[in-house]
Amino acid sequence: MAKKAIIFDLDGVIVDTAKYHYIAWRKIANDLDFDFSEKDNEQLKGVSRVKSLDYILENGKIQLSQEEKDKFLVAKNDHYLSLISNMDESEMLPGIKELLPALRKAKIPFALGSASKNARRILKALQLTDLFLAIVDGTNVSKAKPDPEVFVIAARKICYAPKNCIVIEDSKAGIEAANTVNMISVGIGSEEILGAADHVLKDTSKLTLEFLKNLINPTRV
Ligand code: B16
Ligand code: MG
Repeated sequence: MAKKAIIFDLDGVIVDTAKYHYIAWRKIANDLDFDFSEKDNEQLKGVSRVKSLDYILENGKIQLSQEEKDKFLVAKNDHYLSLISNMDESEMLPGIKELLPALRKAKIPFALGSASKNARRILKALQLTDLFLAIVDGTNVSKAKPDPEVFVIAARKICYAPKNCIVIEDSKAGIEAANTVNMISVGIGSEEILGAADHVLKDTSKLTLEFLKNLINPTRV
């Protein structure tokens, strides 16, 4: 049994969908007559759909009834689904297509821990479902990142203690979630945003089998 296991986030780590979430949220903001910057969007990464809408409405200083909110939540998801409807392998982030089978071959266990309720649909479109030992997504949790629930359930499903799990995340909320339960956190993106992570890699091309093997079994100097 490998000493450590890996928990992958989905959007922004496995697949380049973070940009589509942004496009769909920006349209909602524009429909409500305000704009929503890419910088503000960083706060939404890893955050659930419901919480994201609340953040956007707060940003635009807009109050809506629950019924209106529900309409916007459906509209956002419909738009997002139309943007990803033709998704194929070309949307996978650099190196991931090769990394996942290589991890399997090296007998390093890995699970998915995503806030998205669309995670299973995306994994299926990319034919990745069977590679994961466990899949935990937005349909399995009651608390959104930065709460660690999604990662704790994933760790439990693959029978690894949290401290022996390595979380790969592109969001501030996800890094916070992993750190809360003493998982080893690897941020994919900028040091400025993900500085709280144990390790920060500029993009997934740096997330190599060697890098992960070294986190699992550090080489002594
Ligand atoms: P959905 P992750 C997160 O996925 C996204 O980063 C975040 O932008 C999105 O709002 C959230 O999923 C919910 O997604 O609307 O598809 O249920 O990064 O945790 O894989
Ligand atoms: Mg993400």
